[in-house]
Amino acid sequence: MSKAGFVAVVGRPNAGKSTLLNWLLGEKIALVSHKAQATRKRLYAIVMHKDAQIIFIDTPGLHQKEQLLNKFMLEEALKAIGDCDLILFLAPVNDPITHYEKFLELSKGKKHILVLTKIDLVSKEKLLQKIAEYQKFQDKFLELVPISVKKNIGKEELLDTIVKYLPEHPYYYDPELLTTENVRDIYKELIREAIFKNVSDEIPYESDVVIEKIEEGEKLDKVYAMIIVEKPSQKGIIIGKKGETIKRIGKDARKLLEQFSQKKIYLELFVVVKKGWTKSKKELESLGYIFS
Ligand SMILES: Nc1nc2c(ncn2[C@@H]2O[C@H](COP(=O)(O)OP(=O)(O)OP(=O)(O)O)[C@@H](O)[C@H]2O)c(=O)[nH]1
Ligand SMILES: [Mg+2]
Repeated sequence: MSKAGFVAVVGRPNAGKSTLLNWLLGEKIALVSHKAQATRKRLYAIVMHKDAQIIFIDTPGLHQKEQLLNKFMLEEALKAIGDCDLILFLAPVNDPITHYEKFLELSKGKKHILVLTKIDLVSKEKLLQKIAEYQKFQDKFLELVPISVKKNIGKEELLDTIVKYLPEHPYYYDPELLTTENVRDIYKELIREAIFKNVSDEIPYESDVVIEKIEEGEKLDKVYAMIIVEKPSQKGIIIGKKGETIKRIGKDARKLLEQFSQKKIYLELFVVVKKGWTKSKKELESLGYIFS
């Protein structure tokens, strides 16, 4: 009997969840940003390791904001925790241990592996000290695995550890498949990454992307995408002086799309104002953020 199962990747915003997912998959499909609360929806990535099928679920960071869109995001993370076979809790090495204590309350004894992330940021002494701190919870977690995506440390060990705790189960998906997401959703996330990179303050949080149309060609795919913002002033900032900012967003996004699709891409972006979309359940649902 083969092993297969769903593994939720959870932790506070900015813990490195989406980065971990891309790294294990060996393919960039998830949005990564140095700004927190980038991921909004669950995203599934399938990794085959030593005859086991691991289906990773990237989740929005655990947080406590009250805004409607943030509520949706927290719900997404909690659903993933409820539905999975195993949790990876990501704790950045410099984080206080209180984040982990809060997670323990939330996860109600569900099986999890504690993953210390970003260990490239500290000395060996500091790392050992941190591991020792977490040891007082050693009856709570299955194992503790330190990793650094930046320095490529811990990948095999993490995958081996996950497989050890996966249930015996036939594969859920074709082993050739990398993700259950469709191309549109991946493009959307990659364009959102370019927005996160190029504009600051609240704009990345109050904007969204809708892929309007994809025209596939022999040599070139044409992608038409709409950027939605909350306010007219934000539209002005996204476009920028003489269209400079949207040009930069388009250039960065196109690179990410081409890297993913392995094809040349022509990307056309346009900006639309939808007042209050982050606060309206109807608008959120029309953008694919469906509340349960
Ligand atoms: N130094 C270092 N930085 C890392 C590492 N892994 C991730 N990061 C950085 O941490 C930041 C956050 O990464 P994300 O993967 O977007 O974090 P996330 O947990 O998905 O965040 P949300 O989606 O907002 O909840 C990015 O700037 C990453 O480049 C690592 O191993 N070392
Ligand atoms: Mg993320």
